Amino acid sequence: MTAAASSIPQSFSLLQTLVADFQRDGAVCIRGLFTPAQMELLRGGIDANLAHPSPRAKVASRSDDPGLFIEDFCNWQENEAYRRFIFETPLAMVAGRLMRSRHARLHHDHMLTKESGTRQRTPWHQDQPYYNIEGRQNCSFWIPVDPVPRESTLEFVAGSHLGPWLMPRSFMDSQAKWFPEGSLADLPDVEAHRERHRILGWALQPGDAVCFHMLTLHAAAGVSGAQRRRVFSVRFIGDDVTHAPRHWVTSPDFPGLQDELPAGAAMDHPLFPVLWQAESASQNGTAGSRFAASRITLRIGKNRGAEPHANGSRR
Ligand SMILES: O=C(O)CCC(=O)C(=O)O
Repeated sequence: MTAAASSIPQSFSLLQTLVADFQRDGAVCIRGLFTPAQMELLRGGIDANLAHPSPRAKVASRSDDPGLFIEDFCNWQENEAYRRFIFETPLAMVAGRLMRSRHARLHHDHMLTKESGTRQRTPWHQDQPYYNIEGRQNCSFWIPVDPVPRESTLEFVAGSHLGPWLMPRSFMDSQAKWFPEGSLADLPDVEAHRERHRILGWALQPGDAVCFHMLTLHAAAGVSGAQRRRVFSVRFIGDDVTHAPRHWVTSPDFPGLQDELPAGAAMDHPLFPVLWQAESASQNGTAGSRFAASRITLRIGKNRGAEPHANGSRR
């Protein structure tokens, strides 16, 4: 499989706009990043994962929910379709550019499926406080293999990645199972005061992706009708990210990692392979980049914002 999705070359200034938007807002939409064949591969990977969830899988909806919200983590080594999708598509290169990093390293994969009729909301939260990493150069992709209407899509509070770390809590019962109670400020009630925030969100088609910073506040509604929402997320880390072993079980958990990777060390470990490197300084965000030369389709999603996990489980 090749990385190329289209013969339409994209301009360097478009790339620069995308990177600037990511840096300013902490979330961007990229249209048509993946080919239909790549989507087919990923759909097969998700279906195989759903048929055989790993021991790390979690049901994230209540037993009386008419649908089902199921998640699974860290399956790229066992799921060949996931591995190929992560290693053979332009994901890592895009992540490297958005992070303004000289390299892009895989942190983990995360499957999030809401079956038809799922009422369960994903509450507003940041991701990084659940993780085992420090550092600002990071980027997560949220990649649906089914069409996602605006009302069911992932939403973001623009610019929130520039603010402080906020208290991670379990999604179902709001418990402080990670940082001790009182050690971080609590989240604002975004849902109750949506008008106070610039909320971004995009209706998506298979092939599109949203990319967001691990500190960007985000949330998603349930799904309605017969709609099914199968999503694959891939999380990347860049130059300044270091290991932050915790006294608690992170989400996802990397059991035993603290014995192999000291606190403050670069994430240089086979669990976190480097999947892209800038070829030279002149290619890291300046003219002549491999990104611009790759002729992939990068259509910046129009901001319709105004239209506008433990395993230390988050549940
Ligand atoms: O898919 C969802 O409902 C939530 C996604 C999310 O929180 C994430 O990808 O970090």
